[in-house]
Amino acid sequence: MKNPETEWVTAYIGLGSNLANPALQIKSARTAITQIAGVKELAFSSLYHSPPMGPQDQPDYVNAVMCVAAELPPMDLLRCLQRIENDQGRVRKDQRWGARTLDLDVLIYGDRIIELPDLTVPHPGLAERAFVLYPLYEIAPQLLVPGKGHIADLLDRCPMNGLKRLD
Ligand code: ROI
Repeated sequence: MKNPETEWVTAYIGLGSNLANPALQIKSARTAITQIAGVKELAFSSLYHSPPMGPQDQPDYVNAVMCVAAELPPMDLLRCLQRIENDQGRVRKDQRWGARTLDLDVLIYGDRIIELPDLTVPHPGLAERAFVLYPLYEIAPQLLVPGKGHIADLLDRCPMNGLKRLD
């Protein structure tokens, strides 16, 4: 039976891909995320084109950010996202920060600060990543990022690093 005390929490998910038709990977992931029980889409950013952060010998990325209402605890949400990554053919390689068909990150989960072995929220790289901050700002310009400050202030301190919005 449904627990009447479960709450719907507003969460933000980062999407990234640089292999096997990245824009299509992002669109398929969006559909898959909306099909998770206990998740509802609230907003989805434009798609953005971004040069790779990390090793440069890999293709450019397509990135986006999705806002959802989630009834799932954060670790359950993460597991569902990992399943979607695997379903879309993600192969985990030894190289750190290498190319990937699909990367789904829990960026923010309500006002919570989470430090678990497999999950740090807000995402630790959030404030330094133009490909996260700009799409996030597009759909949540008033957002207060727990422990980090207002999205507009984070954005002011983050160069665009070649990020381009796709139409
Ligand atoms: N670089 C860009 N531009 N976009 C990403 O989504 C992305 N994801 C990563 C690393 C390898 C850090 N670089 C990235 O995981």
